[in-house]
Amino acid sequence: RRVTSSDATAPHPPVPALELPPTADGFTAQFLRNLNFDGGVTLADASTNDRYLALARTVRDYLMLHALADQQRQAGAQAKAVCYLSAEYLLGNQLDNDLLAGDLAGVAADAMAACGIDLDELRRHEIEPGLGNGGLGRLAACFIDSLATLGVPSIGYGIRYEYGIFRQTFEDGQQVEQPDAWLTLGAPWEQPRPEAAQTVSFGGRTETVDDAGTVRSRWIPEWNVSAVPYDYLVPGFRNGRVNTLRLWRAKATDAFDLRIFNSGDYEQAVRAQTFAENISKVLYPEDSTPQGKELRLQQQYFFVAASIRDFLGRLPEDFDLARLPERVIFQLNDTHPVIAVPELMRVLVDEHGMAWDEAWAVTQQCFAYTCHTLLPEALEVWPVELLGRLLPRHLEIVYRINEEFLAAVRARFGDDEMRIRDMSIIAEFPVRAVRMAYLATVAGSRVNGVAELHSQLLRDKVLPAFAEFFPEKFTNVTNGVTPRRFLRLANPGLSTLITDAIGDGWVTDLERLHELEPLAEDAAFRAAFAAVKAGNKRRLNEVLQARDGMRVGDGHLVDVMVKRLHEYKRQLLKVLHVVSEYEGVVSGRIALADLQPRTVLFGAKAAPGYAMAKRIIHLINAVGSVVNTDPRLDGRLQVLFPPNYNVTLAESVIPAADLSEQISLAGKEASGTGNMKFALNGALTIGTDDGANVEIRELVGDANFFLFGMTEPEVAEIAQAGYHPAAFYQEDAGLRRAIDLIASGAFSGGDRSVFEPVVSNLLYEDRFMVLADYSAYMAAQQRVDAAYADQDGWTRAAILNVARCGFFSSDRSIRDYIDRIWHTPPTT
Ligand code: H53
Repeated sequence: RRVTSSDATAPHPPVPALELPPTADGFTAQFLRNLNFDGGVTLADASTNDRYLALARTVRDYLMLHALADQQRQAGAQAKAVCYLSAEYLLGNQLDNDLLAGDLAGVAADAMAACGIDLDELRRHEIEPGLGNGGLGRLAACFIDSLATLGVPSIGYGIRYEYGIFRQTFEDGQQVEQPDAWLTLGAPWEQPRPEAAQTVSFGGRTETVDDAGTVRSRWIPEWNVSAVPYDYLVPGFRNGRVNTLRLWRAKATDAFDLRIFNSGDYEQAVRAQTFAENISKVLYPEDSTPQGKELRLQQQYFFVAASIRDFLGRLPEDFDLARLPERVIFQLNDTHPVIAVPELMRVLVDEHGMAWDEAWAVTQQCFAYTCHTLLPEALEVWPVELLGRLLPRHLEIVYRINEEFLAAVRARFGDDEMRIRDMSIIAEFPVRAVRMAYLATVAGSRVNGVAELHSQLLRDKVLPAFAEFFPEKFTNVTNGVTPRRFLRLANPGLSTLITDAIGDGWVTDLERLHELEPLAEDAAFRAAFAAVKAGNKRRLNEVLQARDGMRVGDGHLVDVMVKRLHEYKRQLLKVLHVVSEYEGVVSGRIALADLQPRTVLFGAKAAPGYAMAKRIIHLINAVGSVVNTDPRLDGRLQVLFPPNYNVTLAESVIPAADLSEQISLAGKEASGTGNMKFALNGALTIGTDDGANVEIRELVGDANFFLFGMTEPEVAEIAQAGYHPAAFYQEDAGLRRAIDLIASGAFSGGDRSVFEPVVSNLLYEDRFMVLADYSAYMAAQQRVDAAYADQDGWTRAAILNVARCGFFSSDRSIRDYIDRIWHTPPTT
């Protein structure tokens, strides 16, 4: 029945609260109430956006019922909480996630049907909050989902960027960045809490005061901003638990007394507002290559200072801060929030009068640090000059921490100056600077890497002196992904097939997927599994058609490489494979009939200032436009590069993939999480022995994984001996033909200069050894083609990938954090 506008505005009987369990009528009534009274429109006049906002509000209202009950249950519990400190949360769409977790999808569908509304249209209307760059931000989003599902008392703290990760478009094949104005049509999932704002100070100087005989340092800041919290509900999967994600927005304080702007002049005062609000304006779009900008340090301090104050404010007034470690662990997501360490020291010592040694003991127990990288350039280092100007008291605290730490090193190892210089939290060259990873390692109770190999390399190569000094601190927690979003929601066909076979317990206990293993030998199950994959390819085509006018070829092997564009990830190796296949056909070396039909799908954003990454994007698009239109290929090889790869697109691409490209140079990718999502959705991996690929291969078995390339020790050996990429070019005719074709201008309208920087970088530098792994990669791709020719065998391997990847649930990661790092009480 279509509800008319007169129904919509008809008076409602008094309803005390929403009824639970939800009913379609109750949902409809609340939806109309939100539409009328929150949105101020009748159903008949409502735009798509009005309807979307009212629906989102209604879903949130139901979750809020659980949240309120949950808060009451937890109020007196005094349990130890996890505060996850992360500068990024790459959330993805909220509507389906919250409908699923709150078990509201059925009533919402009925309610929308009753109102004559197309729910799918509202789904498509949603703009995802892209408050992160890539793997690290998406991991944080998976972790808060698992924390809620496991019922761990926890708060995620971060920044409410007004502009998230840029929207990528292509002009003539080149990346153009557009601002991501995700808030402009309303933000129905968040709740501002202005009454809980915190003041965060910056700048100024320190002075020493004589406090009854002890000399204390005191910070006299120069300016401050207000941090206003915006709360997002983080529902557990159908368990009635709702945690909070608290994101901070910067606002000018009433007494914004930045001295230079303090002239009483209206124009200046407005400018001062802009200055303050800039702090949460935009997400820095660099993934694993920080630029060391002052505003970024401001962002980091802004959110951790507000978060620490916020958490301490939740403790009883008379709480003895010496017992703080019983109540909280602050998990540092990479080096971005590490300035929290001196901030907690400052709060304990300067504001609460705690003795230094006691405060240090407390602080060390309250922090743990996750390192997500092996790239030296990703470990943040802040110049002392900048830190001293922005946070003078914090710099003093860091100096003292360092002094005491180095004294302990001396006490153990003597005056070994090399070692002291190596381990100092303060680097001296090229400028004097604070090494945030070292500070986190010295301060934290634990340091973890994000995959077995990564944690090993952290100990052996990145922080070896620290691993020797504090062996007990180092541990591993292999990353994971949430099965709710990345299997249950993204792949409804496979989810139903699995549930029909083994029940639905896998959604919260992913190891149950093992029960599928015997079904790999069941022909009917294999046929059903293959039909699901085919259906997912059709669904992907609908999305790509509508979004970009693209489509995957019928009967094609869908070969996918989606991730940030970074040289170490080696998108160039994939391009060389495509160019070689193309060149093989046009030169007649490969008969067209022998070419396995393939669609190679790329998705990647490049940091706006990363010139080589942008050239590689240009090259991919250029190769695509030649290959896709050359009649000699007859459409058997296609390159698709839909712009603006994001979480939403991932949810359509991953379930449709046959082949997952995880081809980083061994020893460079800390873990990867895309690799896990693909395997869990039944794509086979072609990959190097890197990051979590190692664990994926161990679990799924060599026969169900295409391994190629050098191992990390082999890479280290070549690097040691001196790597000469040109030698590989000379020796391998196929490689030479591919590179020569690019160099010839075949993909740039005859203009040889366009990709010359890419070619000469490959030939004369090739930092990530693309050429050294080329022939192994080509051989592995031949094994892929041969395997794909046996469709039934491929499906068997795909099923085994699904069945054996239960380990990669982020629920397991969170349990590992609890066991190895947090020691929070058992969850319910
Ligand atoms: O973090 C992911 C890893 C991935 C790693 C990524 C990452 C960032 O996205 C940003 C900064 C950084 O240091 C690391 O590259 O390997 O899977 C989650 O741990």
